[in-house]
Amino acid sequence: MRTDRTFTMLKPDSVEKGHVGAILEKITASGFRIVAMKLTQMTTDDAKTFYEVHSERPFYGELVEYMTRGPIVAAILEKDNAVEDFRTLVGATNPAEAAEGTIRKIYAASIGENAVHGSDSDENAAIEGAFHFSGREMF
Ligand code: DAT
Ligand code: MG
Repeated sequence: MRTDRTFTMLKPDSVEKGHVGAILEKITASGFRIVAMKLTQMTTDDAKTFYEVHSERPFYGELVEYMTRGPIVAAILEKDNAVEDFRTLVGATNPAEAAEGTIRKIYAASIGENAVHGSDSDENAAIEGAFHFSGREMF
């Protein structure tokens, strides 16, 4: 995968609350091109694997429960400096600390249910994108 790509998930709370259209509009208006996208639901095994890095954290069980409770929108996004610029657009993990105008500031309810995922490195963007999409689903 090219390095100017990142991976995102609009998490179950965003889908439940009907925020998918508004969040996608904000993403594309910020200059990201959608390279791959689908509505899908993670299994418990999927979520455990995806968030394995957090397996020793006290919130791991809740995180897996939350991420599997309903469908998500998974997508790969392309833009110069995609990983860093998307993290800026998403805002801080805790919406109470997120900057004005960021997706989490506007749409996230709490640190545990924070509306969107954004990859934290080019390496993880490639791993996470490949977790959800085959090569023929990327454009
Ligand atoms: P980010 O999603 O900003 O990259 P992270 O990788 O540190 O944040 O954590 C992954 C997810 O785990 C995060 O989006 C929500 C959940 N999480 C993180 N810290 C938490 C906490 N202190 N309490 C509850 N959930 C938390
Ligand atoms: Mg993270």
